[in-house]
Amino acid sequence: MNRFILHCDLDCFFASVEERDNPEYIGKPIIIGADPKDGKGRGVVSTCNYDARKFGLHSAMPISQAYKRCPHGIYLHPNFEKYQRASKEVMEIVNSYSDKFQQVSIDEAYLDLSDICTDFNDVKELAIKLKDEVQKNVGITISVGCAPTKSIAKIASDYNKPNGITIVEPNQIKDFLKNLDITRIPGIGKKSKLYYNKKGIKIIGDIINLTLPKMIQLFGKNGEWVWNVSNGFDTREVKEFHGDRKSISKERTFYEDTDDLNVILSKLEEINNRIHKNLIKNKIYYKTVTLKIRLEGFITYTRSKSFIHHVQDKNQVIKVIIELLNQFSTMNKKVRLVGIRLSNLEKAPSVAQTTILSYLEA
Ligand code: TTP
Ligand code: MG
Repeated sequence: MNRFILHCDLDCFFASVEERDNPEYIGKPIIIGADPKDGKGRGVVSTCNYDARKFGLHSAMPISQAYKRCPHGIYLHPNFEKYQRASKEVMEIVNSYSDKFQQVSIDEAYLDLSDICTDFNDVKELAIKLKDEVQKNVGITISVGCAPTKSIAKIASDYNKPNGITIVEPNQIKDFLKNLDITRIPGIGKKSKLYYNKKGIKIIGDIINLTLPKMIQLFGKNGEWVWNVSNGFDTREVKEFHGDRKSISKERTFYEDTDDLNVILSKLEEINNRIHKNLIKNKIYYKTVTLKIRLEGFITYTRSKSFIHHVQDKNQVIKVIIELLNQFSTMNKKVRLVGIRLSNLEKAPSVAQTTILSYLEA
């Protein structure tokens, strides 16, 4: 099955928030960090906008050096509370597309869209919607990359910054990577770059052209990782922070938020069928059914109901889902996401199934 991993990273994050709040600075170099004190200041640049980057400025550069290169820039102290708030707002939006969500820093996160999208066109549509939503609601831009692996998705989000979308389909991996500098690979920093360069390896294509045993012989464990990334063999999963290992769940986001009950129900039926394929194959039974609904504005509700005994019957599940769906009012809001979770799992049924299906407890 194709994996669709999305990575997103805000563009010159702290500086973008300052541009948003001070539109008079737009078009000028903005530097967030220590006080430059007319070139005598100590400390470093936190980040700077793309206008400042034209002068060679970058994160972690001594502020005195930045001032030398760009004395006419606008130098601002960081306002971490404000950036935390903006980050939280962005992450809520990103997370609203799927619970297979992993935030990895203040301004970047992964989403696994494999259960949500059927092809890379779907992924692109979702990425455009996500970017628009961040721009409209938080007022800053985010760059998005999507690929079959986490590492290539991360390289892709960085590829077309700022405000970019880069999709790398499985058959495009080699062409996408082959001419990029090896430091694009997470895990190759400035020091290891020199080491790789000494052995004649400068671009990712040089790695793809070597065999795995040769890479291990030359660079050990790091060489193995780098070779796997370069060939699209990074199998790492998007780690959900609140992942509940004792349940099986699936959810789908609607491309357009909807209040059409038929559309909602048919999506739930589709989810139910998909979950059951997996359950039947693995002979897994369950006791508790949970319906999850997220409304526009990101308010999320869950409602559960348990069978008395473990069962495996998708018709019963859909009946319960309809019952739960009828129980709550959407307050005239449209629905953004629906999901089903089955929990209280067991590998085999504890009692004969025929007798139990009609005994439901609230
Ligand atoms: P990054 O995503 O690395 O950088 P960025 O968002 O400023 O720029 P880009 O468009 O290249 O993604 O880091 C996110 C924020 O973290 C950044 O805005 C400021 C802060 N930061 C520091 O304070 N010090 C640092 O050395 C780095 C790298 C980031
Ligand atoms: Mg960033």
